[in-house]
Amino acid sequence: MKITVIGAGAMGSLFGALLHESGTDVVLFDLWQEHVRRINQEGLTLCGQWGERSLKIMASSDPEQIRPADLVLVFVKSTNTPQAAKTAAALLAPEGLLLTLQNGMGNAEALAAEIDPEQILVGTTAHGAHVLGPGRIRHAGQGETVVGSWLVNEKTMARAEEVSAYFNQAGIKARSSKRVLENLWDKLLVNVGINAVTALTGTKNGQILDLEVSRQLSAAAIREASLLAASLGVRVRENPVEHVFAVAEATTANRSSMGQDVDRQRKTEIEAINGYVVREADKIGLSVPVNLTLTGLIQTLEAHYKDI
Ligand code: KPL
Repeated sequence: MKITVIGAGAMGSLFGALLHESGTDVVLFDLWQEHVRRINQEGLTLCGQWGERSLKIMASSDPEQIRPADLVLVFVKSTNTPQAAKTAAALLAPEGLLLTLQNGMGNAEALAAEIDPEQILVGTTAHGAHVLGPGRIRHAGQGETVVGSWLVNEKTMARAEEVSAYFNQAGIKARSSKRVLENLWDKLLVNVGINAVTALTGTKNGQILDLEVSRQLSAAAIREASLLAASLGVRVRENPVEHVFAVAEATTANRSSMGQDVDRQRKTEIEAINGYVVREADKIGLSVPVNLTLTGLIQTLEAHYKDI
């Protein structure tokens, strides 16, 4: 299988590296020139508790240099999905598949503006990784990857199963899901409860659990979002707060992706996470004051990065 990863940040590079190691023909596409140059000249360095190794993977910022792919993996920040959709359309083989494992909601819709919805697979992953510098990433945690189809029918589900089986034989623990919308909400609730709180307070994921007040803040944001899910007819797990706290514990030393964005004064994914909850709740007249506050605080911070 020929795979192209669009968005070779931490997670994109990690998946690219694991697939390359299992013998897959992988190309990494990213607009970060220094990262691409280092990968091509010195290899992609993957560090972490599973050892350190340097991998010879092709990277490029030029879609014209890249062969058509049977599978395109999209890992860009959700703010860049519309642009990634155009790149994906140019890089995908006619019968190819595209899989988004991005954080947040609204990515599949943005990709469907350029790609046939029957070719779109969506899912979640519980792996953790971060960028250490150009050409260097750290694999911080392992977890399950779930793959489903955006338009659910027999043909698209068979494709999701094929991709999930391919990941498993490549050593990436995966399963297919017929109820992927529920999986997306499950992951959304994790990001709703962890990302903005840690980004605003300069803390690591596990530190949310240290104080009663931060536990309550996170729990209130999660409960609002779960109530929204129920109002929209999406079934979420019975104890979402317990689950999110377990994820915070399991990723205790991680700085959330939104925390890393704020640290580097980059645009965050707030619009696709707490901001998504606010917009969807507004449509049905549901009040979500905690998510509104978290969204407003992050947006205010982003607007004043240059003054900090
Ligand atoms: O997905 C994550 C993120 O940081 O975006 C979690 C699961 C919170 C891990 O840090």
